[in-house]
Amino acid sequence: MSRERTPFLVMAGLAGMLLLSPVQASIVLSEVLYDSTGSDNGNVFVELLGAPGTVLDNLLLEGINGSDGTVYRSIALSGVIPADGIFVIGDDSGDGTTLVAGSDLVAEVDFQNGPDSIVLRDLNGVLDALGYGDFTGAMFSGEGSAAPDAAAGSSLARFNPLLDTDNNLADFVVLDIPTPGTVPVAAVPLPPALLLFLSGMLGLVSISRKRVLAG
Ligand SMILES: [Ca+2]
Ligand SMILES: [Ca+2]
Ligand SMILES: [Ca+2]
Repeated sequence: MSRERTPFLVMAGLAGMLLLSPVQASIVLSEVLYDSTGSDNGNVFVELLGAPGTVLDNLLLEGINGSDGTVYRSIALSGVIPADGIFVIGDDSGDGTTLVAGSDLVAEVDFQNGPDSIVLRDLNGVLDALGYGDFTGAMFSGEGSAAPDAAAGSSLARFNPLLDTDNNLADFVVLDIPTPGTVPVAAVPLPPALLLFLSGMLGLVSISRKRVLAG
């Protein structure tokens, strides 16, 4: 990553936060591991990013089958997003425990290999969604264009979890080494006054980035 690009990513992330609605709408899927190198049971996970203190009751995590668009798995979430903003749901090994270290919730989050989609919703509708794989002849329930299908042992993660353009292909990258519980940029939202200041800086950043690209 070039030195020029790093500040852009941070600023773009802050811009993404500004575009998100308050309360539960600010929760995004930040990383998903659905296929482990060995047994998926107890080893896979879903990572969410949101405002610390957000209560997750009334939220559902759904697996949508790419073959027919039906919900093949529905998980009722519970708990509260901790101070670091990162909430890890570790797959249930079958006895209420998980092998995913640092999990905030244990649930059956072993989702299918693609083409399939994972949807996070509340009582009012979809908060975020991720479709992965080749959806030729299949039903896509993600956002924008699908992310690639990650190989066994690799996860799909937002390259900047504070940025949600609602285009899975643009927002997600494949991580060879999954990172449950950590994200690539500071996750805890900044105070509103600082966000306002930084939003005013975004135009300048955009201009400087164009200059870098042109050069
Ligand atoms: Ca799986
Ligand atoms: Ca989204
Ligand atoms: Ca992570």
